[in-house]
Amino acid sequence: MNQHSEEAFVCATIGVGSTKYQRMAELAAQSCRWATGLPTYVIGNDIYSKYPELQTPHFLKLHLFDELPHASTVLYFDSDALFLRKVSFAEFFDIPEFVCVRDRSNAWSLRDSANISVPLDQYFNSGFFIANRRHHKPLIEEARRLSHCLGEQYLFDQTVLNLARYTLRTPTKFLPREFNLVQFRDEDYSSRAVLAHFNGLCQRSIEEIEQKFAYWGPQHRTARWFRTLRKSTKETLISVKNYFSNQ
Ligand SMILES: [Mn+2]
Repeated sequence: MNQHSEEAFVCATIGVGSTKYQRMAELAAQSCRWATGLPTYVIGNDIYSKYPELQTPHFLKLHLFDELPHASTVLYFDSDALFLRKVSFAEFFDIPEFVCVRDRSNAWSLRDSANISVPLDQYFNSGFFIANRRHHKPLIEEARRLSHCLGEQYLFDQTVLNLARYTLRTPTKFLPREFNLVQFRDEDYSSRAVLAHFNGLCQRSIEEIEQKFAYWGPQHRTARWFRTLRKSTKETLISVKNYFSNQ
C-alpha cells in the first residue's frame, strides 16, 4: 500500500459555510486522524467557491479525486459523524469494490430508494464510503451526470450515487452498520461501533456540537467501556434470572 505516493490513501470530509460548519468538520477530521492514522482533509469554502454550478456543497463528494490529486483511494465521511474507535481500512485500498453501508434507517431513505427504484438492500447512506480512482471513475462520472439531469433530487449526492451504483452494477462491499450508525443515539453505542453519524447535528448550536464531540471523543473511551460492560452484565443477569424463573 501507498507505494507510489506518501498519501495514496486519504480521508476527506466537507466543511463549507459558517465557522460552525468549519469547526464541526475539523472536529470530525480530528477523530478520523486519531481512528485511522490516515491523512484527513477538510474540503472547505475555498474549494467550494471553485464550483459555482453546484446546487449544494454535498455535491463536492463527486469532486474528491479532482481536489485530492495525490490520492488514489479516498474514504469520505460526513462532518456530522465521529469515529469512536481505532480502525484499519487498509484492506480496502485500491480494490474493485466500492465500500459503503446500507441505509434503511429512516423515512427519507425509504422514500428516496422508492423514488429511484433502488431496492432497499442495495441502497446505501452516502455519509460514509470508500472509493478509488482506478475503479470508480465511471461511478463518480455517472453520478455527476445524473446530478445535472435529475432536477430536484431528494437526498442530493445520496440519490445520484445510489442510482449510479445500482444501474452500473458497481461491485460493492457492504460493511456492517457499525461502520456508519445513521441517526446515532447514545444508546446505540457498543464496543463494535466505528462511526457515530449524528444526522442533523449542524442544526444545533456550536456549543452543543462541541459538547457532543467532546462527550463521544477518545478521552471518554474508558468511561464508555465501563458503561457498556455494566449494561451487558446487567442484561446477562436479567436473562439468567428469566431463564431460571421460567423453569
Ligand atoms: Mn450526515
